[in-house]
Amino acid sequence: MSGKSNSGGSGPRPEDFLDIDHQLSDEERDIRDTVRSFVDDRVVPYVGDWFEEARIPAELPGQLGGLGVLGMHLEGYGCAGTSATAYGLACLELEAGDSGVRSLVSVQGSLAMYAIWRWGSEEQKNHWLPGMAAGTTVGCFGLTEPDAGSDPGAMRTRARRDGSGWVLNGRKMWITNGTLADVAVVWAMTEDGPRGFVVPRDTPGFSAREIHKKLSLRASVTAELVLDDVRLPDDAVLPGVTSLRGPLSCLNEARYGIVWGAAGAARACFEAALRYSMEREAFGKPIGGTQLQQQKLATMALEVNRATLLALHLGRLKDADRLRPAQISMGKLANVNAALEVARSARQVLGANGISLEYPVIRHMNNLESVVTYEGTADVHALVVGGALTGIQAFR
Ligand code: TGC
Ligand code: FAD
Repeated sequence: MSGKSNSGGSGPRPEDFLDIDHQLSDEERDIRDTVRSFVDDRVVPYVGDWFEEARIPAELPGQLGGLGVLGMHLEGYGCAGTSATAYGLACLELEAGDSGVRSLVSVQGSLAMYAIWRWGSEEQKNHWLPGMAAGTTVGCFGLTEPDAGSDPGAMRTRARRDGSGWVLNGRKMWITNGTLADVAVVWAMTEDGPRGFVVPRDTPGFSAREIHKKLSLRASVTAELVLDDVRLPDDAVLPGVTSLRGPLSCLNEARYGIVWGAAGAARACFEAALRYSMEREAFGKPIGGTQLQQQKLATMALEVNRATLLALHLGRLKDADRLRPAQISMGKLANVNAALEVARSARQVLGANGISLEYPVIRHMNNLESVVTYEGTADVHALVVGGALTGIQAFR
């Protein structure tokens, strides 16, 4: 090897260049390390195959429940009640494994469980949340429709009163966990505004169909939900909200998790590129010893550290109850874009191996194309930030 190695001594550690670990409490580090070990043992060795075969193992929700990460930031009802920062660290580690695994956890904990926890009745919480925290009951969250994605206010799914109950008709599209789910939280327009409904999968008229031919987030179930004269009792409606504020409050939670998760996907790509650059030789020396590859590595390390610091800052704001939705939008916009750049750069460092599922990089890169679109596209978040800066709403 030509040139001098700088890996020893007291210099910064490549995996935590800015010593962000030092900013974490012992408990936060413990939670982070526990999730990291789970991901290293139960996800990383297998996820390339799951991605190739477009499946997620049926036992994964139960394993994640056992790990304690499902709804971990919620209080009571079998949930761990951790800080938002600890939840974020868990999302980072899960997404370093695969965005699909973090998606499963986000949809379960931040969307389906949070909707019930925040807007449900005491009976609904007691009935659904303990099993969902344990992973024995899987949930999904149906907001998007074939003709209403960025603009959920344009939803066509309707719920009308029928005696003491409700009848729902409509379709939901691109629903994570859809065919795995025992229960769907479905948002539908009523004469009072948008409302949430808790729909058990065996309700007549309800069906879920898996969406195939995805080239992104393949280790994740994505489905279409069909509601065809679905009759529900009165106690299936979430009583707490009759406005888009209902689903959007859930999205705040999940988007916050993505701010962290994207930093995890970026870290995994950076680490793969760094390792590869030290092993792969061209023109008689490791490619990591060339100026061009070092520039890529330095930029990747910078973006990973910057994304992690931003996530930690938002986590601290959330734990202090100071985090505003537009700040979450800024975080999601910044960190997912940064992760995509890191993934694309890492893919090039790996040369031809960069297109192979033997390495994690192209899987993360393809996954991030979903992450930049779901939970509000990059455009939507730019417009939320722009609206907050100018006071002028530019969507319409
Ligand atoms: P707008 O008129 O601004 O607001 C309607 C009502 O909602 C309130 N609100 C919020 N409440 C809580 N959190 C927020 N972030 C909120 N933003 C707005 C607002 O105060 C108002 O309340 P009220 O009580 O006065 O009625 O709404 P708009 O129709 O103009 O839409 C705004 C916009 C475009 C930002 C919003 O619709 C949006 O975020 N669109 C993107 C949709 C989206 O992100 N969909 C995600 C679906 S779920 C998913 O993708 C899961 S992926 C799987 C995974 O997570 O891994
Ligand atoms: P559109 O809203 O049609 O947007 C198309 C393009 O137009 C985008 O580039 C967008 O940024 C742009 N655009 C839209 N409005 C404007 C504007 N005003 N100004 C400028 N540009 C604009 N949804 C759920 O409800 N639950 C789930 O579990 C779920 N899981 C998903 C899993 C995956 C893998 C994917 C890919 C999506 C998932 N979604 C889910 C759906 C996701 O939230 C939507 O795809 C997303 O909100 C964007 O909606 P759309 O695809 O209809 O795009």
